[in-house]
Amino acid sequence: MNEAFQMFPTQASTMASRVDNLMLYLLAVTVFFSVAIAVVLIVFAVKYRKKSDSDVTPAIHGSTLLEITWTVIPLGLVTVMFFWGANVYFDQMYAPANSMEVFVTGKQWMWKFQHPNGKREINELHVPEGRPVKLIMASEDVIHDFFVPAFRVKMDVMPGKYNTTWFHATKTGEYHLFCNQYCGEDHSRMVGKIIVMKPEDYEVWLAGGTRNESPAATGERLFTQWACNTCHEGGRDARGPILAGVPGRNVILTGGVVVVADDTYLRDSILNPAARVVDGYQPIMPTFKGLLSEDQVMSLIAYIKTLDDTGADTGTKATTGAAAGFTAAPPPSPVDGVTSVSAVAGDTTTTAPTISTNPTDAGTTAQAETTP
Ligand code: HEC
Ligand SMILES: [Cu+2]
Repeated sequence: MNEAFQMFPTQASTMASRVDNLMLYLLAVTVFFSVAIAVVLIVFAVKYRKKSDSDVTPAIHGSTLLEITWTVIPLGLVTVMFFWGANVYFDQMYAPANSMEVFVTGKQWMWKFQHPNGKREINELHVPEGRPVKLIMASEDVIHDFFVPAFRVKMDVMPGKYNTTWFHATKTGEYHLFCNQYCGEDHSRMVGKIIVMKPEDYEVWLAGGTRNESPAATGERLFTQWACNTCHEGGRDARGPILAGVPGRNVILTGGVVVVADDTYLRDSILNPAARVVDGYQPIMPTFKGLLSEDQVMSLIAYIKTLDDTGADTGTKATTGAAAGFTAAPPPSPVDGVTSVSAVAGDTTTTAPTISTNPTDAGTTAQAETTP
């Protein structure tokens, strides 16, 4: 990378030039008006200064032409800003459907990544060039922020919910990754790098080294380990709803509220089940807050997405479910707040079957997340 003074970081993603062009437009408009106003200010101060005591200010009764001009021109300029900005924003908000998904967990003070085949990395992320990569991100503790200047990508990483972002790298090389949200003592060392490789090199890299279980396989293991299957398998008579096909679908809750089962909903269903109870079911599911790490919850969700609700096309369900099931916007109903806490504390103790529930964990999200 060019070490000399640079106005902008290297452009290494498809979004980079789009963000820069928008930025330059904003800058041009701002500079033009700042300069114009400063010049006019000085010229007028000199030209119209009070030259003698007998100088009288002329009575001016306005000019419609002038009013229209200085309304219409700025309106046009800011309208361009709005539509251009919205266009770039929405494209950055929603990852293309064919993106490869990588799980990201922020933690004081490191970045953990997991690739679709299960391969894990810390503070380094290898990605292929020329392919969109979607990041599904959560924090184990406090708010972090995933920032890669060369990609013009920056998104908060929150405890208690999933945030996503994506990029499509266009140039091989190594790029800085920063935590961009002050997150405690070693915040400034919470840095890493993104290594963009030729697709064939990436495949080689991905196949090499220690092999980890894929997230879905880990999820499948956890699903029996934590006895989720005792309630969620066994068809219509089971105590819990069938999970196959739930991701991405509309779910009706008690009280008639309909929510989209995006990743954040699924996560809440596991960690705070009594907060939003599926219509027709009793709130008997124990909370798994404090029992499962963010990694494990992501794995469970990956597993649930592979479940087959038709009896036929397992493979396609897994991918389309993953793509459609995630919306970047938060779910339309309130998440996690105080209301959910009392519900959890009130209902779970009576019914938990094999799992020890811990209602005291249901305190504020931030506190509960720090429980190991
Ligand atoms: C004691 C039985 C029980 C256990 C154990 C249990 N669940 Fe549940 N689960 C339920 C019931 C009942 C519901 C529906 C009521 C509700 O939403 O709380 C539910 C709802 C859900 C939902 C939302 C489903 C939908 O249709 O929207 C998900 C996701 C889920 N559970 C995942 C899990 C996972 C993952 C585990 C294991 C870590 C698990 N459950 C363990 C009983 C259970
Ligand atoms: Cu941080």
